[in-house]
Amino acid sequence: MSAIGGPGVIPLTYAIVLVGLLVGVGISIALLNSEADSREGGFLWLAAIPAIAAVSYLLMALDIGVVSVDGNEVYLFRYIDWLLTTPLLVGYVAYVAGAPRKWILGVAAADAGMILVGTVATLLTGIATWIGFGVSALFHVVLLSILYLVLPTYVEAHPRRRRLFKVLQNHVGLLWIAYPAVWLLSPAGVGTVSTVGTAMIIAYLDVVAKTPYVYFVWRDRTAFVEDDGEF
Ligand code: RET
Repeated sequence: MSAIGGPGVIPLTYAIVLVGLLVGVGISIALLNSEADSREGGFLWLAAIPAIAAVSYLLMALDIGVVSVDGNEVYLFRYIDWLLTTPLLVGYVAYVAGAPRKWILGVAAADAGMILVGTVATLLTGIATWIGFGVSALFHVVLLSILYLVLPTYVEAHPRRRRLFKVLQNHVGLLWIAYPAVWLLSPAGVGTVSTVGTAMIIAYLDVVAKTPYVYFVWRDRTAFVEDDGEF
């Protein structure tokens, strides 16, 4: 039994996070029904993000898809959620920048590589885990390089999108660094933080990574109208 109440707190945390994600679903529905052009804004792709995460958290709250690695519980739906939603999160930043399809797909692929290798690393043990961590972290560096070195060159041509791009770029660029850091401290890494502690920190990070993101787009939904455009 840990100081924060043992494994029982995990489903409770997941239920709380589920509520936070449903707020994100609500914001995306509002966005889809807003005066802004949802095709131009790619809002359907965006709406998928909190929706997929909400389904995953519902399954995790119900203890579905939990496997044991080295005596530690691994929630598989966390990684399935990440595999589907993080390419969307990062690909959408490229879309907001007005980057061509090859960069939208390129940054999404670097992300998918990071999550896939990271998931395998989590499921393995010993030296293989650390090699996997290193490869996954390399993908993360590629992703960050595209985010900060490539995408800004495209947003120059879209002045109305600049503010939203900057907000999303830093939201993804800074917040996501917490994930490998937490992983390193978790039982999958050095084990300073317990399974329960890790599950709780990641759960809150996930909701912060998604619901405010959707809110930022909602706040700047007029960014997708060209300068002479009107609602
Ligand atoms: C892992 C472990 C291996 C090294 C790295 C990782 C990075 C994970 C990231 C996850 C982001 C998740 C988000 C979820 C939103 O709901 C796989 C932890 C680099 C960056 C944003």
